[in-house]
Amino acid sequence: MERCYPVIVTIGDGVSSTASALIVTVRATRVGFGVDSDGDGFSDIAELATGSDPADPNSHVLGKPLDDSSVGALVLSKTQIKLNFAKANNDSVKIDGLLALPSGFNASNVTLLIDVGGIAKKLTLNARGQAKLGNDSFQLRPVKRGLAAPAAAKFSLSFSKGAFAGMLDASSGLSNADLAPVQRNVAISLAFGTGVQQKTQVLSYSAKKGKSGVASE
Ligand SMILES: [Ca+2]
Repeated sequence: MERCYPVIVTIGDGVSSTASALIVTVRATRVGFGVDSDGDGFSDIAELATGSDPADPNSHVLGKPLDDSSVGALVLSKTQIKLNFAKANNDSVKIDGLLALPSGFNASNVTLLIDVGGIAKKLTLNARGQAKLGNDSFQLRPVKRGLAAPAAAKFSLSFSKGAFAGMLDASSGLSNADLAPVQRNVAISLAFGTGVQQKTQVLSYSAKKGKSGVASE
């Protein structure tokens, strides 16, 4: 996402001065955590994690840079993030929600980019709206073949046995520390087809240093 702002810069040494007009380009990251070098809306971290080129604005699941008209709200019903600080590769994310679908939606071979607080995954759906890759899974239901596609479908996603704690600490403050329930905001995005649906979910986070942390509604 790129916006341009005109700026007038005046430089003086106390005797004389000169003014010059500059255009400053601000690139806001819309999906994922960290900088977005090519201005397509997807963070470099999300692009590298999902196999697209962070220097090419047309290289990612949408195939074109994001604009405001292709960003919509995501409806979530349940979010749970569990971090295990005692055992490596044992973090998990589970999210249930409702995904808006374009008219005529056919799940077969639809590639989905999911970003949860900087944890980015790419999954490809089968005709039944399901995807499974390693320890990650996604399911849309119901997506009935041969019937008019619904305007929205419930979804469930699960990432398990992951190393997510470092990223979720950096992006969302899910820290390895002793914390009584504290409020934390986790940005969640699902991108497919021509757009992105996203929500910054407010979660309650509790943790015991060196042991575990749990964030949920
Ligand atoms: Ca990018």
